[in-house]
Amino acid sequence: MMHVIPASVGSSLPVAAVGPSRPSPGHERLNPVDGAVMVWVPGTAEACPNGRFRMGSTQDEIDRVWEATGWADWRDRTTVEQPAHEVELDGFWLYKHEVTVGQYARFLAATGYVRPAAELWVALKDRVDLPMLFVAWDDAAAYCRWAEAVLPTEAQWEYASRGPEERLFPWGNDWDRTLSNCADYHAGQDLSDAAAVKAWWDTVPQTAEAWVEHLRPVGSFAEGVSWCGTLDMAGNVWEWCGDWFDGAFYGRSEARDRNPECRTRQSHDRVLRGGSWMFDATRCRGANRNWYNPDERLDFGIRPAVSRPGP
Ligand SMILES: [Ca+2]
Repeated sequence: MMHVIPASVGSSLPVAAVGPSRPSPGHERLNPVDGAVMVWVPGTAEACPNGRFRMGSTQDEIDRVWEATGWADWRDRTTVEQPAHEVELDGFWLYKHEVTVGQYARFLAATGYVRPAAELWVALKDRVDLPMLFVAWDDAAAYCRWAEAVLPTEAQWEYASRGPEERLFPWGNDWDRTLSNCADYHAGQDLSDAAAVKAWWDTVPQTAEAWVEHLRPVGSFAEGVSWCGTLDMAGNVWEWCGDWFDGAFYGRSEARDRNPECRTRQSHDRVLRGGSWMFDATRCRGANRNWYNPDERLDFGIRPAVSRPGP
């Protein structure tokens, strides 16, 4: 069943018209280092009617979403999404897909960077179209340096997922478990509380092979495309951002800087975005924030960004 969320949750403001010198969302080019497709994400001055993107969630938005969906068990996840605040972002390039196992293998071959643990690499190495996972934050940053890219900021990531319309999910405001590689997709039903997620999770073998089998080749969910052309912004693997995690950052003055980023260490954790194959709808929301010890290697992957000027 599809959760129908009131349309008033997101604004219905249209994307501003752009001229030929200002490429539209979805303009693509290749990164010559790893062959990855990058999409152009127009800056807020071009794409947003008032020149700003509203990041985070308002209390009213959370109240209406949660009432419509019954996700009561996870309401506390939204505390760090407040206060909602407007940000100004310059345009940037973002990988259309998560970095694949095949691209990561090229990175390892080119740099001699330390390989993943043997049992993980055996399960992964021939699955070249799957998203690379089991990467720590330093691994992700090293990949980006090799690819002449960077990890996106948390603000860039959320803007690429939600866009000028401030969508709840990359594709729109209504949850549909068939549009991303998430727990509900694997369970074949909407998992609306913690008990339902646990019942499904208990069926998943805790082996590297089982985790790999639950991944999907990048771009498999074409109808889950975001406003700017990126795929798998919800689910498959979590995506590291450049920021240190600070649960109070949205309330700080730096959060309102142009191109904001939490550059100073406020905790032991770095930011992750977008959910993964083992998470529910609330984690696949574009506004959802997650954080983890940057040394951990779990269902975490990479989506690089490039801030060079646009085409
Ligand atoms: Ca993802």
